[in-house]
Amino acid sequence: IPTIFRQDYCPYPFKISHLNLIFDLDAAHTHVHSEMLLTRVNPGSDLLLHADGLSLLSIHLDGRELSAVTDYVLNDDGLRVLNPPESFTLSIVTQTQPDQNSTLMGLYASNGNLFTQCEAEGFRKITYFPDRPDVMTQYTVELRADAEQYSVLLSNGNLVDEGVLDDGRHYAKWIDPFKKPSYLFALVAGKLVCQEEKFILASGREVLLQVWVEDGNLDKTQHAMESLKNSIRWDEQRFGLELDLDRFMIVAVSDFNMGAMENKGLNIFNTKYVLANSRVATDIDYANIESVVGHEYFHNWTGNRVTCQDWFQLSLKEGLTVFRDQEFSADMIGTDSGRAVSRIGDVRTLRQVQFSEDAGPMAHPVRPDSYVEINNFYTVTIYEKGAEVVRMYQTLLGRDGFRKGMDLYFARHDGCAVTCDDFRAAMADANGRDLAQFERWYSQAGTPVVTVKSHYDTDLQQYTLTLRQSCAPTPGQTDKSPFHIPVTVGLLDSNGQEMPLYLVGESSAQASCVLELTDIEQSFVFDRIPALPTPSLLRNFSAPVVLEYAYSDTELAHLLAHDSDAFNRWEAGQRLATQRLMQLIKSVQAGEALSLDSLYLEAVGLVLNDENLDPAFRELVLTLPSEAMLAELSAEIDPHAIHVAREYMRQQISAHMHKDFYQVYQANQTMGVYSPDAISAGKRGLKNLALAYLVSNDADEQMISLALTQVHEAQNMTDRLAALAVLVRTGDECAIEPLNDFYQDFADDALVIDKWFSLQASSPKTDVELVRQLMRHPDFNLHNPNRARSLIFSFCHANPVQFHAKDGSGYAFWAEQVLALNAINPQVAARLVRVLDHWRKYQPALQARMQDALLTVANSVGLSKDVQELVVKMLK
Ligand code: HT7
Ligand code: ZN
Repeated sequence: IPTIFRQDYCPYPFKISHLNLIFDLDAAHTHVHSEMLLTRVNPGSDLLLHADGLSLLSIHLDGRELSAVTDYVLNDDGLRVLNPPESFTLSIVTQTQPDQNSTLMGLYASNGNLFTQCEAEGFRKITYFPDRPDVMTQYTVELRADAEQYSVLLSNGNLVDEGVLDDGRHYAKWIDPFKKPSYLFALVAGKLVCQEEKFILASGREVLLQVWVEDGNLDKTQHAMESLKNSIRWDEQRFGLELDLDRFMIVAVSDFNMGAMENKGLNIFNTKYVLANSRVATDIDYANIESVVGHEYFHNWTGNRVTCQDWFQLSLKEGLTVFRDQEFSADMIGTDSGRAVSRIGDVRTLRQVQFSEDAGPMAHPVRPDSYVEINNFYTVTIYEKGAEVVRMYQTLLGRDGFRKGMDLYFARHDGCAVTCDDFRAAMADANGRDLAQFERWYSQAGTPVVTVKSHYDTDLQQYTLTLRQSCAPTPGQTDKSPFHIPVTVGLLDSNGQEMPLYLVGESSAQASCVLELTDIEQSFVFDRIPALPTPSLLRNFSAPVVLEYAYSDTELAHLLAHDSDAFNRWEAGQRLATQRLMQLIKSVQAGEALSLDSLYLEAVGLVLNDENLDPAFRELVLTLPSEAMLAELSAEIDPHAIHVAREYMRQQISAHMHKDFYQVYQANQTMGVYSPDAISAGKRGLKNLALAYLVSNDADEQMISLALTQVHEAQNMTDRLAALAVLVRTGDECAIEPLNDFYQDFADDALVIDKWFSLQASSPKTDVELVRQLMRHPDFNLHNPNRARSLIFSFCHANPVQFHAKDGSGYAFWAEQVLALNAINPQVAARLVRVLDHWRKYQPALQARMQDALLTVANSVGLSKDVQELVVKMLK
């Protein structure tokens, strides 16, 4: 399988000013008539057009039918037109079979409707075209279809004509006024209904906003619509960016490979990120909808107006847009502590998933140098680490400096396909800064470790922090050069007050300052420090690094109680918990008696009972690092010891603070009409955390009935699901009836049935046999990615103690499912492959069984590029 290299980039030799597409739509056979105007702009000879699984019906150049013998060559991945003229029109007719397309890329059918997904390389499944992001074209699209079955016909841009055809079918004609790459093309045809609103932009211009769903779902579109309006306002206010179309549409589809897609003016969404009302959606669903709607909307500028030169630059649009959606979600909460809660959530994902990607066989730079299958590079490194890289510009340049950089980026590159270097240059030039070394965040993989040492000189009243950086080798990169790392710090006195910071040589004081670490080792000296401080390091997680400092327990308790940086308050609590958990894991392995000291319990007890603190923050402090996080921190992963240690600590916390949890449970009930706002959601989160602690493994009858009552009386899905989850986790009979009732109540709602599958699959009491049994349930369907994720992925990802069963039964199941999915949908199969990324880090006995499973997959015939690339890299 060929590897594509970044260094091989060549500009496309032709400009395509216009593309006219006519679709005769039908689920069994769709005909696509394409007409493009081409002009040579770069030297070269033949014209290369991509294709994937297309049937070519005809091809004409300036009206003349081309001959397969003399004029063109067809092969597996495209068509080569030999010696074309300098300027010409090419007309091609192709046929596709949407209802046979189970990959959900290109044109496909879902519940009788037709949808497209073109990013990254799906357009080549629709027609012959240079399917690469740097070929930007103006599209005119006519959709023709049966008027009853496909009553709604949508595409990008503006609707310019519609009517009835002579044969009784109907048509709609759309023109997108903006040039775009093929990956942003979209069409939707089907029986759909919409919620629509006219909306006035800051400039006074009126636009039409629509959210399209299947009939019966209009009671679940309000939150997506609100989120869209908030996103439009936010981009106007924070970045001065206005919606550039007269109409903006969101369409929900239940068969979708990822979360959503930012096609110009016609965003297509997984139903999971659109549909919500209090009966069926949790607070987390509401928050995710807001963030994904924002993300796709923000792409209109960062991705669509300015796009990527090639797919190696994917993080140019994804990292930047994730940063924008994170900032949007934080701003929507509004308070400082809300911003910290939002930041903590983002950092937890980064550490748990991206740090481990960076430490495994799939580690790659934010701007990779090569790939086999681009779909495998829609990773947490490109998205989440990419967002951290963008955030560091803001930390280094300040909010205003960052805005200046963004303004210059758009001024320079609007309408163009550019690179990560262009973005960095705009940031540097707009601020008169040298950001040359910052380039290493794009070119070097791996998570840097920053080790900090401190020294206090009583006589000089000086405090010195010495920072040293290193970065472990990653595949293909053995030696790393130093990164440019912003480390935000503060110093606390013994009362927990912020000390004014006078960096040597600077006359003005700050409460927090950004130290710029650019060498391997650097010292920073603070003057006028009257007594030994407690350092608060890497505030707000100012860089995606591991920070090592030999904190004492008392220092951590001090930070947890007092730090003005809420992120570092939480961080101190996590450090205390992690140290204890790692010790407990060792004790479990050594067969020693387990114990937990009171310092930790007292320190977190203060937070739990502090009613002045935001409930969402208290919930986060009381949440132990996940089993996945502990695995990431282990030199050799023992999933069983991790599980036992963490459960023990949960029980100890529960036993010591039983009364407090009960009080918190009662005090944080939300009454009245459901609202997903951050305060109410935070209260529910804390209350349900308290419930989970109260119903710990050996829960008494009273606590079980508390959970049962909540299941029965819950007025919203958040409370119902949380109570059901704690019952299922007991593994007792008490869960059977509520689980059945839940199924009966929501049998018609696919997204809720996904929750029902997922809840069972991720319970530590559910073994692989029960998962196999659930796969035989009439509602299970491997073709639907949400359903596959809800059962198979939930088991393999979120149920480590059962998935890593010592007999290897979990791994055998994994191999079977990878192969089954490979035949249906390679993209989804490849996501499942990644569960075994870290097989070499597990205990030898588990490793051997994982290797067997990997080899079973690797040695199978008919592997897709997606799966093959991953298993080859993992077994290397
Ligand atoms: N830019 C979109 C990525 C995406 C995608 C990629 C490959 C295959 C299917 C896909 N669906 C969506 C989504 C985003 O990041 O906004
Ligand atoms: Zn995106």
